[in-house]
Amino acid sequence: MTHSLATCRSDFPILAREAHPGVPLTFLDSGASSQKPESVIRAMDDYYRLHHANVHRGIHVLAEEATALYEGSRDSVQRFINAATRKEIIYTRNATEAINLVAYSWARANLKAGDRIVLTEMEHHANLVPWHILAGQIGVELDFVPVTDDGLLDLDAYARLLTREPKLVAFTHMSNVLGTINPVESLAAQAHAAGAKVLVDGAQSVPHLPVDVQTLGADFLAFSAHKMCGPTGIGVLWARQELLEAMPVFMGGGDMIRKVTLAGFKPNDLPYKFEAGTPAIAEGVGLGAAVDYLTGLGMEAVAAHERELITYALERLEEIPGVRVYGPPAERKGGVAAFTLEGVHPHDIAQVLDRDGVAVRAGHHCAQPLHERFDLAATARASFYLYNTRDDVDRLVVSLYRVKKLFA
Ligand code: 7TS
Repeated sequence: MTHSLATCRSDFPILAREAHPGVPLTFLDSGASSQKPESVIRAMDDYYRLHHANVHRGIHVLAEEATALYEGSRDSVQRFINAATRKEIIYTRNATEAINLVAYSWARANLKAGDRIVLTEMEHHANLVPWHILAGQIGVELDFVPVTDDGLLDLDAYARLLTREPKLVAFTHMSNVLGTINPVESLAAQAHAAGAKVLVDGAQSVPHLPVDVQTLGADFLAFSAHKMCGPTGIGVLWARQELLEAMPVFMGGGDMIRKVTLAGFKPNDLPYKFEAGTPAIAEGVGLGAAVDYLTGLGMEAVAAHERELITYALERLEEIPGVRVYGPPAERKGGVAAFTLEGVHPHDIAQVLDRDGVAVRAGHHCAQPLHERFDLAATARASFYLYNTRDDVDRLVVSLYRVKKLFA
């Protein structure tokens, strides 16, 4: 393990493989899911080889070790986002489940027909569909903050929507398509002044930016381990303790109870109250290792590295005739470049890039309303992470010129 951004690439075994025989891999799809460093892979491997048992129950050495490792990861996550207490770290399956937990538990207990929720046009489906479902089932009304041509939230429109006294404002910290970093602190302060609770979708921000929940201003924060060097299958809902205490339970079963009788049950204390059944133990251990890895590198350094890369990437992409990159300038965004190339379908772009070993995503990136806003069916998207380099950008650009030649 290097613990230096300059050399961290070698911590990721997969980045040393070839995409095709003789063709190196240029991985530019971390927005969908990041690769994993050796330390995370080893932590999960060690866990299964040496420590596995079910957690929170057995009084034997393996159960104690498994519990200590799994719960230790919660302490790492707590420190990583500076939560006031480990009780505020609820493990879920992913960011999607964390948002659904809020929709099923908090929203169903606190909202009624006619109550308003403010969302934005740049949301991932994970922060749209749970609210559509809620609207269909209990009759809440959804309002949407428009996105400007530059890919920013229309703040005047936001202020107007707040005058309608919404009960909840839910928005992404960073757009997975435009890369836009939203001004969470001021958006949250305005929402609170209007009497709303604030949910922040941190799926794209927690992996890439320093996030401190004690200054962020959110009431709920959702994120996924797999986009931040950790495994799939585990995510986090952070919420302020008093909100979590007041929320009704979500799923029922083992672990989430203190006592069960034939007549009923008494919920467990936080965080277990929201964690029914055997959890993703190895994944928790992997998330802990991922958080330790990121902490070792320093999130300020990670963010600075990606800012430098996206600045370079935008410069290089915009010099290619026919390429249009969506979203704000580099100062306002993270390491995401969604683009189109005139006359070529994004899927064809991605396919030709893949022949050169350049992995990008093409499609609507689970943000169909945002694509509709820009009159697009799809975009190609290069997304960067801590292990990417200027060489990766250069290879993307060379390959894009090849796409142009092929389709000219
Ligand atoms: N919110 C945002 C902003 C996201 O980008 C994603 C996943 C999610 C929520 C959902 O995360 P999950 O781990 O629960 O699935 N975004 C992407 C993407 O951009 N390409 O693939 C998944």
